[in-house]
Amino acid sequence: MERTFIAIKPDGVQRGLVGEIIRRFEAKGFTLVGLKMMQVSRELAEKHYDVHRERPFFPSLVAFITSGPVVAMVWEGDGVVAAARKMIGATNPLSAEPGTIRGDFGISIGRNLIHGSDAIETAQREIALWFTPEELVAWRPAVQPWLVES
Ligand code: D4T
Repeated sequence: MERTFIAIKPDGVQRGLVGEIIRRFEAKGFTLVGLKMMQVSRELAEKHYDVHRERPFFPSLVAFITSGPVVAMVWEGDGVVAAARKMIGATNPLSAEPGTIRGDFGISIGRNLIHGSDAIETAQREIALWFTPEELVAWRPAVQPWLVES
C-alpha cells in the first residue's frame, strides 16, 4: 500500500493547525500509520532538505524547521502521495488554490505550514529518514469497505 511522509512545520504547530490538518487527511479517507511530535535536529533537517543544499534559502529553511516542534506523520492509501500534494497546495501559499491547506491558511513561502513527499521514491526515503519501522503501525480501518470498492 502506498505511503507518504507529511510534516506539520513549526508554524503550523504554533498556529494551532495540527488538528485541522489531521482532520482533513482523516476526512479524505487516508489512514494514519505513523505520528510523532518532535524537535528536529540540525542533522535531520539537513538530510531532509539535502536536495536544496546549494539553494540560497537553505540556511533559513534549516533554521525554520528546527525552530520549534514539528508533527511528523505517515499516511497510507492508494494514490496518497499525489493526493496529499494536491491537498497541501502550491509551495507559495499566495499561489495555492483556496481549499488547499496552504491556500486556506498561509501567506508566505517561508511559512508554508506543511511538507508532503513529492513522489513515491521520495516518500520511501523520507519515511525511512524520519521513522523507524517499529514506529509505523499497520492496521485496517473498519470503515475501509465504505471508502474503497473491493
Ligand atoms: P516542502 O518540501 O516543504 O513540502 O515544499 P515543496 O515541496 O512544496 O517545495 P520545495 O521542495 O521546492 O521547497 C522546500 C521548502 O523550501 C521553502 N522555500 C522554497 C523557500 O523558503 N524559498 C523558496 O524560494 C523556495 C522555492 C519552502 C518549502
